[in-house]
Amino acid sequence: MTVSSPVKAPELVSTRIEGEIAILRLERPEKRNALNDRAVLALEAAFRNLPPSAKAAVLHGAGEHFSAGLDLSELSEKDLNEAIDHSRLWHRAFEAIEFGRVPVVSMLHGAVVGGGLELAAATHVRVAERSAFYALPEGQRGIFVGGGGSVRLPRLIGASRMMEMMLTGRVYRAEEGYPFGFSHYVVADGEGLAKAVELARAIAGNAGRTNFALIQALPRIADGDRASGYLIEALMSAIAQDDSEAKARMRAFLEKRAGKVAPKD
Ligand code: 1HE
Repeated sequence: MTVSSPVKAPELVSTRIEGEIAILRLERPEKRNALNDRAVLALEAAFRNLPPSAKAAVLHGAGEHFSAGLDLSELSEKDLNEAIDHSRLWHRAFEAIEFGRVPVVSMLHGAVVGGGLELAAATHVRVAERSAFYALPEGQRGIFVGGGGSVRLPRLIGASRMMEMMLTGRVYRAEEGYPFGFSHYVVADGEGLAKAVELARAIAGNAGRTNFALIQALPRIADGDRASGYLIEALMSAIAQDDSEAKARMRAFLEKRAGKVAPKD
């Protein structure tokens, strides 16, 4: 049920609440959701100000494209110091997504390029419609990634593929990119949002401590040394299972009141 559509954040990103899911949309279709400073700040504000009732979020773009990346009309006016600050602004905003309070499912369609791909990489689950295409045209524009892409993308698609994309201007289509980790799903055009919301609902149904462990602890374990990883894992698993919700869920399974694990069609 759609309860309301309060646009608390600046209007370049809208937030709509559906039950426990917050649906955020980039609202600049006339510029293919290119990200100027205001849009990046709006994204940060929207993710930092999610209502407490939201347990998962969906991020998508209005119009025919997810995002054309950096607004190129803003770039030429920056000096060196401003350019460093600009990149750090993106880092801060995308950290608010990757290490925010709730897991985020992105729905990708049309152009997912440059900073748009960097943005997608900051989300936790990615659903692509067949129309989606991925590119890093920074090489062609004479610049480098600046929205955390060099940190996140090698972990998703590999440093070699990222290098190849940027060196040669390669464009991957949704289905071509799927096996390499650009998205977790590819669905027909027009079906992406429903799939993303379905996945967000499943995520919202998890125990809160498990979702916390997944988005806060797992990436740190994956980035760190093994010894620290085992320590964090032991602590995190003890904290998760200590929750009454975890105990109730395990009891429900043993009493045959919970679903079994089975592949879906
Ligand atoms: C833009 C931008 C933009 C569109 N900055 N204004 N990103 C790129 O290099 C991608 C550049 N964009 C494109 O390749 C195409 O626009 C698309 C494939 C995304 C879409 O094509 P199309 O035919 O649907 O739209 P269009 O006619 O090219 O663009 C419509 C309008 O959006 C037009 O403005 P108008 O005033 O003439 O109507 C375009 O100028 C505008 N537009 N993309 C500014 N990116 C943190 S570092 C990240 C570094 C990067 O992201 S580099 C990659 C930048």
